[in-house]
Amino acid sequence: MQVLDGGADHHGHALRDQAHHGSDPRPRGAGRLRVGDHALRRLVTIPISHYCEKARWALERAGLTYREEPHVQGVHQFASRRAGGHGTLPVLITEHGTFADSEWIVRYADLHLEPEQRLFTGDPAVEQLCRELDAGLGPDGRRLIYAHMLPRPELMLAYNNQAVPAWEAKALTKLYPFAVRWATRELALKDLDGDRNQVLQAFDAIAQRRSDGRKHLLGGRFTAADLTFACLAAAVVLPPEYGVALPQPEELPDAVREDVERFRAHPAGAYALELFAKRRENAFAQRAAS
Ligand SMILES: N[C@@H](CCC(=O)N[C@@H](CS)C(=O)NCC(=O)O)C(=O)O
Repeated sequence: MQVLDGGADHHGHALRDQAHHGSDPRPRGAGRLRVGDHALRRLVTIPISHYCEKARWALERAGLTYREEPHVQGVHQFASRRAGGHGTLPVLITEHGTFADSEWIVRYADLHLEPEQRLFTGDPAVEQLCRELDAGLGPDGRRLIYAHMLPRPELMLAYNNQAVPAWEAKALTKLYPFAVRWATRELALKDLDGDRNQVLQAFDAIAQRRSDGRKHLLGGRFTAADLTFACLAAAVVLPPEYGVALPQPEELPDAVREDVERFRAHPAGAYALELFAKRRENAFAQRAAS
């Protein structure tokens, strides 16, 4: 189980201001439990999910305490419904109610910020672009990376199962061939080249928006559109600063590495990596150990 505690610095990561951990930013043992006691919010996730990363990033950016409850695929549907969601993750449970869907979690985080800091700025174009990305790049990038990773169980499971309950990790490992069939059907995996083209089109459209030299996608500042793009692009650019460890190109077999390198080299991919490097800083190092 992962635990984060909010700090006073709304621009940084949630654990930055936590004391008592010496040079290791991760709370351990009794410290971790104490932090857990203070956690008001529960974020139910599939840890590697890019929609779940949107939620983590937005909460941490707003300096909000949460306890992450990670699950593997399949089990996630029960976890989601038990938490009050619709069968997908992330779901955030708070004292003010349950927020299913990453967009609503981002909006919840926004409520804790001054208007000029909010990710949803009130500009309908921001909302529209986020929803287009959620419906397009999100599933397209997910299909592409799953198509690459599912046939490589050791790599897939090592990264997929980070911090999930031990029984879920064991079950997924043991039932892997069934899980692959289920995921292939559930995610409608069939056309890796087609998915790659779709992702490229989404990247081209983002690069096109920034081709006039603007820094951010809309409204002259970092908004939900930038955060959403960066997170959903993460499935194919694998930023080192992501909320859980992602495999880096040198660990990947050639076919996967070639795709990742191609997307990293694309101007939109470079933008996603830049946003992670500059704005998602130290997320992994500051995340509590499971
Ligand atoms: N629109 C949802 C999409 C969330 C979503 O698709 N989550 C995935 C994890 S990446 C999931 O739960 N997939 C399994 C499923 O849809 O059954 C959101 O933004 O939260």
